[in-house]
Amino acid sequence: MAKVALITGVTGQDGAYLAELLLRKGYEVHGIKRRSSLFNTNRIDHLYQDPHIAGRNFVLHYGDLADSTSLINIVQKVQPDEIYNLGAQSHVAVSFEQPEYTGNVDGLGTLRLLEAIRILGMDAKTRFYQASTSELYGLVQQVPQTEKTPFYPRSPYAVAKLYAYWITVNYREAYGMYACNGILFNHESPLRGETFVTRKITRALARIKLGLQDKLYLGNLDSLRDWGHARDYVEMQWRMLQQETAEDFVIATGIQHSVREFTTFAARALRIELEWRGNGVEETAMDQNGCTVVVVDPRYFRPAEVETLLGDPSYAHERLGWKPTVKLEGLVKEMVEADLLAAERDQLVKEHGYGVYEYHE
Ligand code: NDP
Ligand code: GDR
Repeated sequence: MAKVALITGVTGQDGAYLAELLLRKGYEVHGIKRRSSLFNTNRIDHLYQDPHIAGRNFVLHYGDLADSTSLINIVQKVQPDEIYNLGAQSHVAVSFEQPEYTGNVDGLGTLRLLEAIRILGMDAKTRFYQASTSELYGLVQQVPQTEKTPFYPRSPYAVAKLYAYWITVNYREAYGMYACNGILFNHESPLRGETFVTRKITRALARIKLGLQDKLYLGNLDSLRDWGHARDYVEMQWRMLQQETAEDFVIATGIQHSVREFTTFAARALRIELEWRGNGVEETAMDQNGCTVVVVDPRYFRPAEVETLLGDPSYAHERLGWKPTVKLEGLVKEMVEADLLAAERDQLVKEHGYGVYEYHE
């Protein structure tokens, strides 16, 4: 019998890579998607299977982490061996605008799923993965950060994720559930949402290269992050649920770069050489033709910033037998190439006034 997995957040970056991975491993994969007035399944459309054909192994269900009854219904119907809770309002800056919603979905949403497992008496059968985050470290207390580093969250997002982290640990200890936290550092890909900094940079620079856009506006250039590839990191999510006992793991590359450096690398991959001038608050970068292409805009500064994150993944290396396969250079190249291709398509439409539209029923 194929193992059955349920993924919340299946329409997101990680959800798409994880669904692909589990399908390759022979799982029957179920995903929860939210009702939306527009299609929100672009990242997983290639996995879509016609519901009229018998024997599907990829099935989507409408649900929401804010809605207990939908979660209980889906868990009961699907009877999953593994649940991956990836669903979240995952944007740190947005969490300052929508703190209550973020707390509800990212914090209480996790409790709702754990309760669904418990109420349905599935605690002995169903293994649970919680998408925890390096944002928990916030104002860092120790460098590099390990599984033992104290937390100091710095945003409504991180505070909500702190609740989710501890309720996962609590259900493991209180009810003996196989429930674990992956404390994942930033991971990116061509599927990354367009408003996260890496994708914002690669997309904007590709469009600037083709003359579709003049400038890229950024916030804190001095921010330091430990960036890996999402494809590597979903492999770790799966491995965490295959151990004898549930444990929490830091997943990171152990290498740190600034937002300014990431921008320079992405520009270089497009043969744009940036010359930076300024002090972080009033700062710009010119290309080799003397055009200003990057400008700091304080609107992107956050009310409280996480200045530096650097993970120590040694415990995961030791216990899960893993090392990241993609280095930052490869990640930047893959993202830039994908965004250049998309920009070329937009340019074609702009210059020739037509595009090829696909209609999905
Ligand atoms: P994305 O923002 O790409 O995806 C988030 C997913 O959650 C989307 O499918 C979204 O649906 C869904 N979602 C949002 N709100 C709800 C809700 N109320 N009910 C159900 N589903 C909802 O995030 P990532 O794929 O990058 O990240 C996956 C998880 O890992 C998140 O929990 C994130 O907080 C966490 N994380 C991410 C890291 C990273 O660097 N990427 C690092 C550490 C943790 P829709 O498509 O409809 O918006
Ligand atoms: P982060 O990712 O907040 O680390 O959360 P993001 O890419 O949004 O920001 C990283 C750093 O870049 C700085 N920055 C900007 N950020 C954005 N979005 N837009 C800008 O214009 C900009 N300019 C500078 C930010 O201030 C920040 O310091 C991500 C999310 O995926 C979370 O869900 C996840 O938990 C963490 O990574 C680990």
